[in-house]
Amino acid sequence: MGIDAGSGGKVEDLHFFYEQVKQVHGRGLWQTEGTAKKAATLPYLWKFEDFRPLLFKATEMVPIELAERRVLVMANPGITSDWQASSTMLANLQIILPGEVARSHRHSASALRLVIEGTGAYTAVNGEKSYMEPGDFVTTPNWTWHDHGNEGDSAMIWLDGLDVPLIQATETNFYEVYEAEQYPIVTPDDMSIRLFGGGALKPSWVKHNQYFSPLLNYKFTKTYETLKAMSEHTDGSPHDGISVEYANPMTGGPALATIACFASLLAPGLRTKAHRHTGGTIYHVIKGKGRSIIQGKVFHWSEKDTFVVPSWHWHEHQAESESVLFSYSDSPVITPLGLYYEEALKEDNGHQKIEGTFEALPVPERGGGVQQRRTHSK
Ligand code: GTQ
Repeated sequence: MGIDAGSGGKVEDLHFFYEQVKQVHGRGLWQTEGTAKKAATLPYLWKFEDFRPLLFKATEMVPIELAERRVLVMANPGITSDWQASSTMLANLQIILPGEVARSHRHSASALRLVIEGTGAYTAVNGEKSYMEPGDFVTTPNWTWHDHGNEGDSAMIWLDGLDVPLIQATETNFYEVYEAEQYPIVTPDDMSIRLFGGGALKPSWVKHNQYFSPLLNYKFTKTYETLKAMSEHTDGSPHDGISVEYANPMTGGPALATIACFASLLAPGLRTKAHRHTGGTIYHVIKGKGRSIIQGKVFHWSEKDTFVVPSWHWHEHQAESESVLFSYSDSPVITPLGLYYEEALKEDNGHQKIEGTFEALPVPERGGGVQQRRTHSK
C-alpha cells in the first residue's frame, strides 16, 4: 500500500521519508490496514454429530492429566488464530469420564458451561460443588478456583463458553494452577442455588459487590418452566421469541462480567423477524430443530449444534419443532462504552432475502505436525 508523491516531492523522496518513519518504529496511518480492517468472524455452524465421536476418541487418546481439560475447540475458519469461535469468545466441547477429575485452576477469563449430555458430574467453584444436568447453565466467574469431577457412571459432555480472546486483547490474561488436584470443599453443595436461586427473592443480609452473578447453576428445569409459563400469554420479542436473560439476581445485570447469557423459546413454526446488533453471539441448541438465516444464508440446526452470529450481521430464526436456543454474547463489554447499536430490518416484512445455504468450509492447511501444549501434571 502507499500513495504516490503528491505535489510535495518526488517518489524517491517519499520512499526515503517512509523509510525514515519506519526506522523509528512508526508508520503513516494511511499506509496501514488500521481503520479499514475488516471483521474476521464468519457466521458458522458446528454439528454436534461431527464432534461427539471425536470427543469419545479423545477420551481414549488423551489422558485428562495431560490435557488438564479434555476439550475440543470449535474454531471459526474466518479467524487465523485457529482456536476461537468469535473475535472475543470461545465455544468448546468438554468431555469427562466417570471417576475423572479436571484439576483445579483459576483464570481471569470468565467461563460458562451449558450441559449437553450426562449426569453425575459437578463443577466446584471456590469450594462449592454444583451437580450438572442437561440444559443447566453453570457459571465460573473470573478468578475463581474451579475443578470438575465426574461421580456418575456415564461420560458427561458440556459446552464451555469463555472470553479468552477478549482478555488476551486487553492483556489482562492471568492463569494459575491450584496446588492440589481439587480445591477443598468449604461450602454445602448447591448453596448458591439455595441463596440466590429464588428468582425475585434475594437474601437481604448478603452483600455481593461483584461484577458477576453469585448463582453458580441456573437449572434447566426452572428455565424451561419459566419460558413455558411466559409463552402462554405472550409472543415475546419479535426477534428472539420468548427470551430470558440469566441475570445476576443481586443486580439484574449479566451473569458474568463480560458475557451476557440468554435462553429463547421458539414455538413450532415460529419465524422471528430479522435484526442486527453489535456484539458477537454464540448460539447453542438446547432443544429442537429449525434454521436461522444469517446475512442471507440459511443455517439448519438441530439439537446440540452450535453456531455463531458475528457482530452486525442480520439474523432471524425459524423453529420447525419447539426449540430452546441458549446464547451468549459479549454485549456487557460494549454496552457501557456506548457501542451497542441495534437495528430491525424494515424491508420485506422483516425477512431477509435468502441467498444460499450454509456449507462447511474446506479445512485450510495450517502446516505443522502434532503439537503438544504445556502440561500441568505433577
Ligand atoms: O473448564 O476450566 O474449554 O479453563 C477452556 C479452558 C474449559 C475449564 C475450557 C478452561 C476450561
